[in-house]
Amino acid sequence: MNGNSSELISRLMNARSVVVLTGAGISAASGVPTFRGEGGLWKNYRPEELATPSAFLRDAGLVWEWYLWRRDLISQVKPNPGHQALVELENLVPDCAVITQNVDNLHQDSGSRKVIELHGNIMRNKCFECGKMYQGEVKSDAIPHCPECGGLIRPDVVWFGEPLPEHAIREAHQYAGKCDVFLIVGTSGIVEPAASIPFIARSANAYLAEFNLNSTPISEICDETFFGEADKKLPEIIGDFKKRKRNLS
Ligand code: BJW
Ligand code: ZN
Repeated sequence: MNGNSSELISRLMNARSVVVLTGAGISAASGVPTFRGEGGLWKNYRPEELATPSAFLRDAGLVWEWYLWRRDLISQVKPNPGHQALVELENLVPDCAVITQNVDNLHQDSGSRKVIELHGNIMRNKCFECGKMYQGEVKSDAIPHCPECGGLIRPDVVWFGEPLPEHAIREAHQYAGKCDVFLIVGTSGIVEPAASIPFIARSANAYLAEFNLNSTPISEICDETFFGEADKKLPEIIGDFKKRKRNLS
């Protein structure tokens, strides 16, 4: 069902805790390509073929080159009105958290204060062997080695088959389990365990609203889906929520 903003706004008016789960779609308007669908390819490779430990073991140079390309692209982009609307939302409700699958830092750059990174951050690096964080320079094509163990350095992101950071998934579950409104923005909802987080909010009787260009496997459990671009829909609805709050005060 296409969303009816007055119901969502009423829920937001009464909410104590609001949680937002974001995916690549929220950063699309900033110029960051999504993983799946049109524009989800890099030199004929699908992200699923590169974002794995086995891809790194097979051809570390190729994976490293992909990450250098993405880092360079991400370092040049800016948050868009969708990210900014979520900062506004945080200012309007007593408790708000953004749980993101994105590694691009755009929520933090836009000013969101409570951001839970499920899949790491593309700007950080760590050792592939010992896991120690690496602070050195990483711009060149030559992959640096760990000063501790000599292992190859890799981005501090979560690849397929790897566990998510324990503290991040624990915190995400806690927030989802106690929120009143749960928003799902720009994710295809197929990558686990992130895709299961809305189900926790559903079980806790939260109101679920999705923002996406199309329906997803999560749509079925949502109270409503707002079809359209997140950088337009979020500012529209959160702007109306702000006006309604102001009229009451
Ligand atoms: C717009 C828009 C606009 C566009 N406005 N909307 C259970 C069942 C089956 C499989 C599994 C399972 N549990 C685990 C698995 C395996 C696997 C998995 O989920 N596989 C499935 C794909 C089948 N999961 C894992 O391996 C995870 N690890 C794990 O479970 O470990 C267990 C373990 C425990 C103990 C020891 C060892 C292991 C890890 C998953 C890691 C995912 N990593 C990536 C790469 C991150 C690094 C990087 O950036 O390079 O994360 S993959 C990629 O997908 C990235 C994303 O965060 C993630 C999700 O993608 P997202 O954000 O949804 O983007 P898209 O492109 O898919 O969708 C964009 C959406 O936006 C679309 O819907 C558009 O319509 C929409 N959109 N423009 C609004 N303007
Ligand atoms: Zn090391």
